Amino acid sequence: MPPEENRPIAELVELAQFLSGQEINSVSDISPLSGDFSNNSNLAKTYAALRQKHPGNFTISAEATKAWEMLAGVSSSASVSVSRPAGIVTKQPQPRMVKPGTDVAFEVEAPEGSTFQWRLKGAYIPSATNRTLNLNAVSQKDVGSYSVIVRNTSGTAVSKAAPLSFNRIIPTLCGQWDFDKGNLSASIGYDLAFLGGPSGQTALETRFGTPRALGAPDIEKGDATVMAYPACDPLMGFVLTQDAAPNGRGTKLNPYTLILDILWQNPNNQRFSAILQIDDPANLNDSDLFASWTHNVGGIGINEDYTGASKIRVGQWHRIAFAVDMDASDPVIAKHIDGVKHRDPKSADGLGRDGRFALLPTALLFTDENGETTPAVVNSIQLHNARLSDEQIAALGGPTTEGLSIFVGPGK
Ligand SMILES: [Ca+2]
Ligand SMILES: [Ca+2]
Ligand SMILES: [Ca+2]
Repeated sequence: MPPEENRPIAELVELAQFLSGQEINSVSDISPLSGDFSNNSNLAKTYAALRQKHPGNFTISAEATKAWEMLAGVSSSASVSVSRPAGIVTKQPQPRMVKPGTDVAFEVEAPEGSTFQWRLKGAYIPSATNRTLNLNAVSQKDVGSYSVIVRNTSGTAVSKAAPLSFNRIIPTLCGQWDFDKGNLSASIGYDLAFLGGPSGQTALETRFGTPRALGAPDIEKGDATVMAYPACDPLMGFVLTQDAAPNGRGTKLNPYTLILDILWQNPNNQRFSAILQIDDPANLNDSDLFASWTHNVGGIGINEDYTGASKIRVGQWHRIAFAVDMDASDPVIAKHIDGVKHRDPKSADGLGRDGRFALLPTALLFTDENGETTPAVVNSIQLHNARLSDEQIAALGGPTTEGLSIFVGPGK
């Protein structure tokens, strides 16, 4: 409410609005005013009708003297302007979903001179009286609904409640590697290991850093932390370990999904880049999933079956996914490039439950029994113990600087 002594001006301005037929928040400098203001009961009735028609607050700037003169019948015109005030809360605090340990700031916006009192689940938070509420390294005790009481010259209001909740790790995840620590450590599951050990040839030739520092283009804006690995001979590569319970009515992982944010290089014009050696941790038979190249453009797959709806290119970042179900009545390796289904072949040799493509607790990345490999840069690798649907993979889209999220919904 405006201060009591200014109320007649407010009424006058609303009358001006009513008589001019213009919207309140676009009216300014209404002049001249006209109408019969001689009768106070007329004024009251009109005021009540206006309140009903135009609920809400207004701010008024007017020449008080002239307005008072008008009300008193001394003058028949006044120059006034009206506008909606900024209000009590002009921007509400926003819901946040984060991982435990994150620093979180809730913010509210209100006009200059406002005072604040933040609340968690309705209870006052001691000393939380600033526009911004900073929470350091949030834990379970911080989870809940935050709101803030705002007081200013327009009145007192409670903001909308903004919940703080924790991200939930994707339940099907059984391994993830992001290279963000500049090594082979796992974000989920077991660390990768260099085939040949920590002082072997793979370790010697593998580097970590930003794409640009490793001679590759950025994925998008911002610095990714990636691993650049060499073309691996049969004694080189990376050991992937997982301990997900066997599934798909077999003794191995029969449904599973492998996703990689990767950029291949091919300086020697190789025909194939091995991705996963599945059925022989000794690396004595052919690798089982590849990228295949013709003039640096290609597809992904196995058994000379690399054509499909979507393409990969040497020197470009891609998000590729193999969504495998060896327990299906028609066993399938669905292949996806940047969210687009590339191909759904059902003809590869060795398909079937616990067969060539069913995953053992140990597999090898980026190596092959006879060196069908190329160097590459990889940002993020994810392994699920289920076949993700085409829709789920489409929703993941293309490669990102942050890599694949370990959480359900938003957040890295
Ligand atoms: Ca990364
Ligand atoms: Ca081979
Ligand atoms: Ca193999």
